[in-house]
Amino acid sequence: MKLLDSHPPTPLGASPPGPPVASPILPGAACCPVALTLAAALALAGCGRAREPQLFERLPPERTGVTFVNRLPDDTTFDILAYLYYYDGGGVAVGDVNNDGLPDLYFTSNVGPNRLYLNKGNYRFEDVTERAGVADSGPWKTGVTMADVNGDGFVDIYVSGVDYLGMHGHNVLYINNGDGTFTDRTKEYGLDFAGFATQALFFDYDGDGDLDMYLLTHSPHPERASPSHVVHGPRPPGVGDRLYRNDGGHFVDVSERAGLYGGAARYGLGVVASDLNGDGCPDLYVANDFQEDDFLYINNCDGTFTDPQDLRQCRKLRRLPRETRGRVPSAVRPQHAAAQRRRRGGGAGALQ
Ligand SMILES: [Ca+2]
Ligand SMILES: [Ca+2]
Ligand SMILES: [Ca+2]
Ligand SMILES: [Ca+2]
Repeated sequence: MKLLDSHPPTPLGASPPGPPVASPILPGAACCPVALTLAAALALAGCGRAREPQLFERLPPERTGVTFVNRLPDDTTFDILAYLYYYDGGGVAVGDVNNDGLPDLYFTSNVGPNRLYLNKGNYRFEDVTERAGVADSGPWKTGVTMADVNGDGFVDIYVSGVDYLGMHGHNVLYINNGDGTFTDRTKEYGLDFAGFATQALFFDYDGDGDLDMYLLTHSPHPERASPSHVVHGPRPPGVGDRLYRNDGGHFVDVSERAGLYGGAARYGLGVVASDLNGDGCPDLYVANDFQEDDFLYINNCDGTFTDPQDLRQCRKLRRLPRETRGRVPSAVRPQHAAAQRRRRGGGAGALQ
């Protein structure tokens, strides 16, 4: 929507209104065709930029009512030296929480209260945080996801947090009551994770019609970490991505059963679910920070996932001369170790 229409935009390619513009030709320019050409080109380039139509217009907080700011204290020992993701910010989710057809906004603050804004139309929003009961004022929050977790037709809110040093954040599930208020039902749903959560993704991984959850996590990053420190081992408390299956309204951790990588050195930045191979089952792509690889998990349509890279690396090992098989190249060691572990356990990623 264009808000300021007192000066309609100049049609593309037309001359802007105003008095005639003096010639850019300088004294002596006639004998310098190169300088003249350069001056003309610069003038034309400048005019072209000025006439470019704007696709978006920045609306100030006074206009929209969205006054949220993620403020971080300066005088604290919990800083970027103590926690490397200190300046990664919070998160924002967009969803229609009152089913009026207008997308609403929820912002997470790292240390202050979160904010829920109802969309009143015409780019105006109302802060309804207190009435809705979704402030979650304690530090530290990292992200938020909106989804109809219980499938009742009303969008719910799931906030991710960090419990580290003096920060005692934890994940919170706000179930939408359908009357403008929300209720914290985190424990009842089995989603009371406390640790290094980054963001949650709700999707139906097993195709039974209800939403399951992939929880993206990170961890304190050791300054001298190297690729050899990446080990896809067991999940220590509070660290390591997790997959939760929705069993009739209660979420159960099925990470190991599903064949997902564990390990403490996990630095998740983003996760998306999409049916990449067109077999009808949603697959996962996980983007990781630092020395950790990104992961592609192909959904086997039986409740388990397989990392194709895992398979490729181990097939590559089988082609090595017999006398070298015991000495695994460092470049493939983490994937090989994970594959061997899963093969011994006969789990999801068992090799063919
Ligand atoms: Ca709405
Ligand atoms: Ca709901
Ligand atoms: Ca499901
Ligand atoms: Ca698929």
